[in-house]
Amino acid sequence: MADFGKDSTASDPRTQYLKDYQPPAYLVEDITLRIELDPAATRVTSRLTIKRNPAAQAPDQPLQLDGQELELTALRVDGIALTENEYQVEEGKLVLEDLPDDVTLEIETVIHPDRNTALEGLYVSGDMFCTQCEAEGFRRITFFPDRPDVMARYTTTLVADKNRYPVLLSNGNPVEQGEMDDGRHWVSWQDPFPKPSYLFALVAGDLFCREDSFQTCSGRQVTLKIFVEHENRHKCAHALDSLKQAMKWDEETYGREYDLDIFMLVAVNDFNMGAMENKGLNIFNASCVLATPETATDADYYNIQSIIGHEYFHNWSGNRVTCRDWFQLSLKEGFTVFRDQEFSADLNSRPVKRIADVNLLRSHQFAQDASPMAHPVRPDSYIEISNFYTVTVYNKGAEVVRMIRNLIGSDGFRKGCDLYFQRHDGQAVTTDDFVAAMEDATDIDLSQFKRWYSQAGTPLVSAAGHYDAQTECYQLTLSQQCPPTPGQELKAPFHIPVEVALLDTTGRALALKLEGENATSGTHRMLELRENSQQFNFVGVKTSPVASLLRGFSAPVKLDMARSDEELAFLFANDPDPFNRWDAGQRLASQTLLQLVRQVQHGDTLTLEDRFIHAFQATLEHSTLDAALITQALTLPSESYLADQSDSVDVDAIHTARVFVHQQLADHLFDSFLDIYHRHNDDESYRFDAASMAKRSLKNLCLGYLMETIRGEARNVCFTQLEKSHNMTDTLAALSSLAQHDWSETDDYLQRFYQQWQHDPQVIDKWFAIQAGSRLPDTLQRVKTLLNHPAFRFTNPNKVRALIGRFCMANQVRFHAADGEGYRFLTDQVLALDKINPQMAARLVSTLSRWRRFDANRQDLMQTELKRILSAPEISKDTFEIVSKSLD
Ligand code: 0A1
Ligand code: ZN
Repeated sequence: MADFGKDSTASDPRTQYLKDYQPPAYLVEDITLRIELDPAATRVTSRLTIKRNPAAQAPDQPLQLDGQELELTALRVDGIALTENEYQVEEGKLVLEDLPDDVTLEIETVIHPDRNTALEGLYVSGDMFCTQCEAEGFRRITFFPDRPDVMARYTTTLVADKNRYPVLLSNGNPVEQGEMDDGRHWVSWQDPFPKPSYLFALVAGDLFCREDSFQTCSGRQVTLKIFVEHENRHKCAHALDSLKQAMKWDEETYGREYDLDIFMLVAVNDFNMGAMENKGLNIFNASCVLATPETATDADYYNIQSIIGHEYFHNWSGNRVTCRDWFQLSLKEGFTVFRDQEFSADLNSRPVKRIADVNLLRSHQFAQDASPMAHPVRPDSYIEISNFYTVTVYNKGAEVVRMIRNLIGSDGFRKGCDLYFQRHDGQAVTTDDFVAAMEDATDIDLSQFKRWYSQAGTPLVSAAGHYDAQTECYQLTLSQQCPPTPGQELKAPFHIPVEVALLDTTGRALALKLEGENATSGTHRMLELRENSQQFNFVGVKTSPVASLLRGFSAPVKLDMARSDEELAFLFANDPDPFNRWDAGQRLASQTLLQLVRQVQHGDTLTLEDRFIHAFQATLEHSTLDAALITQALTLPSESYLADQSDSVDVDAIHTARVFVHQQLADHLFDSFLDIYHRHNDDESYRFDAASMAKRSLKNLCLGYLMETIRGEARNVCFTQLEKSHNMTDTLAALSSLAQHDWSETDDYLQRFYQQWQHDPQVIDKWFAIQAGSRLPDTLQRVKTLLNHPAFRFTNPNKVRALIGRFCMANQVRFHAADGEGYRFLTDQVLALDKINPQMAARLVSTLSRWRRFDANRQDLMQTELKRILSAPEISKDTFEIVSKSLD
């Protein structure tokens, strides 16, 4: 690695380690902020009431305040101005020695929001000001101990020009306001709940406000407000409905009541992530909050409901009880994702939600676990914490919480949560504290279970069943192993909940009795695998059963059990557990597709067995199955999931095999697809409910298959849908299937779509993404041309995600073109973006970190690009961390 000219990450001086955690030397009790907003030069005056921390390890440590890109203009201790030799500013820290134990500090700084393209701290988005302080953005606003275990009470006064910024918002409740002689006005906000600095927020602008209210379970009236740009005033209803649903759900499911008198949501166009849970003032990426049927798809509606829930639920899981340090990020994120998943499952279709979540985990998190960026749910080290807002911390973290519930039961889990919230309210704690609350509430030992937090990698669980007719015993052997991950060669066995049922030949689940038990009880069991290998003997089993394992995906593992196609087809048709039924179909499809991949590689003629087509036909034409489940069942495993199943990824063969199966199914089942399409196509006005969404999803699945045939009838269906559709779900489904074809109509309809929606940035993002996701061979060329389109903006994360992100991260076959042009394109974009927005650049480049999974030619090409990035002058630590770890 020496020739890369940089230290490897292990010895990088910027690496932070969990083992080095020390409590802060000082605590901040109160902070009073006065922020005079001006895009070019904002003046921030901060007054801190500080106390030495009795829990600090050494009694004489200096006070250290973090600060980045700040101009310090004044510093006073207990009212007395300090001269430059009475403090030090070095490496992003302001250090003050020999302070008294109780002290007041006043700090004046100037910042430049209009130059802030990284979108961390205070920045300008269009005509408004907004902030993003998680994880370490507050230090770009003022000097402060910017770490989550310092929790202070905030009073914030915002001052700004009244005409340009009539709305001035911050956390908590508004307490005072007034006007000044120079055309400016001011508003003061007070947040009574101590909070870490990452939850601070402010917003200023000329915004439309829609108001509503919610009565809490104890009878308090909470004012709800959503602030959006005036042109989006008609797009707020779904967000407000979702918020009220979330508030009610958290009361009913977790006994959690909202605590302030006002709760505000704001939509912002320029935002790095989906949304942010700032206390009482949640800020949303506009794409994750605004919706009308004409502009947003079912997927958007669904997503908005879940993100609104997610941010709201953080009020308890994250804000009232927060993280001690950033290694504990999953304490709030894993738990809150679990909570939002259950919220969506309760409000919509539970099996569909579970399938979607597992799909995401398998195609993204399993891939991360198998890459150089693999890390535990609670990482041991990082260079840049922004790189650790990952599918591992969020989604695997949620699975870890789900497994705890699987092991201690729903009642035990609720008791554990009650204890956790009550014991730690107002504190900054760790994942160990979370698990301890679960153990203490139930008396169940989870010490081995905690390895899920500290060991990275996806365990492989192998299962073998043996039936002995004579003894009427079914013997199930489960064993586990976990592949090495960076820094973790050997893994100790995990504590894995494996839910099992035994099915008879009709698909009925048998009553179960394990050896040693007195009587049968129940038709499914949560087996606990703790050793490397364990045997479970089911007795009194009258006929040879089919085992249905890992029901509901009871643990985030890969399950290996030799199954014939017949057995999978049986489970696909009969398993009473809807998740496992879907999973059997996916396994059947994967086995078939991977067989076809081998045929492609050997140059054989491709063949699809009738049995496979019949299994799909039976599901498609099923008379009682929920339409949404049919859609999921008939959606083939993604190219990235198939890649994950291969030893060495052959993107072209995978693509060819998958297109072939689509076309075969479409040809053989054309009449059924057409018939079902028409039966589910009606003129009803748009409704966001499970039944209507299910109908649209099945109809559009049929359209997608029909379009694989290129038959005139299919084209007509697609064109008619485009002409008649009144909702974005149907329009987008038709347009994206059309965009896979090089027809003159494709460009016409794309053009018409642009003309119709050019005023709406969220819809134009979809227009960019459709084109970037096309499998047509000239897609990269089109993407490059679109970079110069007047609607594209490099400084806007949504545009970058829609065009560059979609191409590089979700168009496997085109991005991985064998000539390496996709890799060179990505590198050029990453290098340019790194100077503007390092978080976004690091996210994009992570797609190269899996280079070892590909053939030698692509490995070389990807490595060359990674090295090109590493040798560029002055790359950010965000990008440096991903690239150097990828190469290590
Ligand atoms: N905490 C937010 C998402 C978020 C995470 C990181 C950010 O910057 C690095 C910004 C926002 C959530 O989970 O919704
Ligand atoms: Zn979150």
